[in-house]
Amino acid sequence: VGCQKDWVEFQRSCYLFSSSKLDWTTSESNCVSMGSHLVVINSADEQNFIVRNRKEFFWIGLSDIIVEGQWSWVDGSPYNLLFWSPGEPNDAPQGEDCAMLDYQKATGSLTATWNDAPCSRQFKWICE
Ligand code: 2F8
Ligand code: CA
Repeated sequence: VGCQKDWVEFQRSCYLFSSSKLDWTTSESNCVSMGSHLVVINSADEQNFIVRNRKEFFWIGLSDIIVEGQWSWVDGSPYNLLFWSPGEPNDAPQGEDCAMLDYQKATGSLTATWNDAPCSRQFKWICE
């Protein structure tokens, strides 16, 4: 494929790991402005690639903003491959509708797993 400067290639996709932090909606808009979306995780390989050696939080392209409890990927991909952290998503009391990679909740490996967090929180993000 060949990716643009600063984007990383993995299995025919290009990924941009942000260095700044934004809320979930603005992160997605930033990706859209570059012809992409927040990352959509379609395989265990892709999940492993995304989290490998990364000790940071990142937004991913998964939310239940539209209907509480109905998780959907920003590109409409099937929601059938799940890497939630134990006990997540829990829609913690303040309301949590946006998914992020949380390496602190990973159990027994380098693999960060998913947590739902308030969409207004600011984290780094990954465009694909
Ligand atoms: O331990 C689970 C819980 O941890 C935090 O809440 C105390 C997270 N909150 C934020 O990240 C704001 C919850 O999302 C998480 O479920
Ligand atoms: Ca949560």
